[in-house]
Amino acid sequence: MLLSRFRGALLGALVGDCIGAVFETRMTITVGSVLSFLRGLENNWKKQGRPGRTVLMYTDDTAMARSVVQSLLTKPPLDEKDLAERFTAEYFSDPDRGYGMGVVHVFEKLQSGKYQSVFTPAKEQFNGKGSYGNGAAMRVVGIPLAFPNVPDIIKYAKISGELTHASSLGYNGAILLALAVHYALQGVNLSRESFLEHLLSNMQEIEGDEKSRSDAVELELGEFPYCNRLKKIKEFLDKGNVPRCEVVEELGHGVAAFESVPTAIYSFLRCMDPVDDLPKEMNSLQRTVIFCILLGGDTDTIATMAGAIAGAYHGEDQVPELWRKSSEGYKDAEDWGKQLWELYSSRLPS
Ligand code: R7I
Ligand code: MG
Ligand code: MG
Ligand code: MG
Repeated sequence: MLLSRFRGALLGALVGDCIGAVFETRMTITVGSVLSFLRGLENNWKKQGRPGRTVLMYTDDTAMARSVVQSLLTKPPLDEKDLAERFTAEYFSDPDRGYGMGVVHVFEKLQSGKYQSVFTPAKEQFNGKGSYGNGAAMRVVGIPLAFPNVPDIIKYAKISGELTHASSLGYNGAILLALAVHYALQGVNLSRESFLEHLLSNMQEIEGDEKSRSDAVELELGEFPYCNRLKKIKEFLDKGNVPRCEVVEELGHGVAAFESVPTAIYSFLRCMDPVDDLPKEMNSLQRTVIFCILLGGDTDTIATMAGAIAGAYHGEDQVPELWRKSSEGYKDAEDWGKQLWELYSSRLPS
């Protein structure tokens, strides 16, 4: 397994969050406005005459992803109490990163409960239904970089998600994204078709369990919501150039995991090929991040999730130096990518 994919996954996630966050609150996002923002970044850099000045701040997506990675590296295989403490300490030391409205209550309860029962606060969210926000998925990238096999990825993505997202719609979104990064690490050895088939077959089993069925029905989404969206992705890819408004209408661009994780997966797969109105010289990862931003809505989170998959697939060479070095904490992403690669390699069957 190539080191470049591990660093690519963390760097892709980072630049997706940092660049996506700039557009999160904008009403209209055009190709022109995104390209002009990127040109401004480049001009600044040239004016300074040196690379390396951080201008783009990461948001809660990366703040939480960093806690997951640090916990995986220091407390293997996964210590839920350590992770809960890291999430909470990070939030209270730096609360203005744009956290979801609900999740803040989980941190408060975790802290006041002294981390005695770390899964309880999440279960009390939203009148006992648990959150279906995309917060479990947005931070999950470290899990598929730490564990080489599917059962472990499913198990640990679920546990890490359940600390804040007790609704199966929330943690199943994290599992789906983790599996997407896992399969992306295989690179070109896996076709677009088999990538989707693997995800569909995994999710059929996961969404078949009783809680997943009843949570989805209760929300009037119908059973197997992620599987149905994966089928929609296949339909869209077969169709070719589906307009962005149709992507938003059918797959969503919202803060719910089921309205953003499938969208990120679609964006990654779509942007393997050139996109009509994006510059020809852009690589697939650049297209992926920009495509997500152009969908509007939860731009930082959809771009970070798609960036993680694209980085795992294409490797770190597709993360432009300008994007990387403009992003807060990029050196950590490089270092931790290497450490996760070592951990992953040590867990491969010999
Ligand atoms: O999921 P979460 O961590 O939020 C992540 C998002 C990303 O876009 C970040 O970039 C950041 O901006 O926030 O935080 P939660 O508060 O658990 O969920 C996010 C939102 O989803 C909530 O504030 C609600 O608006 C919505 N939501 C729900 N609404 C009604 N009923 C989540 N679960 C429910 C629900 O059960
Ligand atoms: Mg955010
Ligand atoms: Mg937000
Ligand atoms: Mg967001």
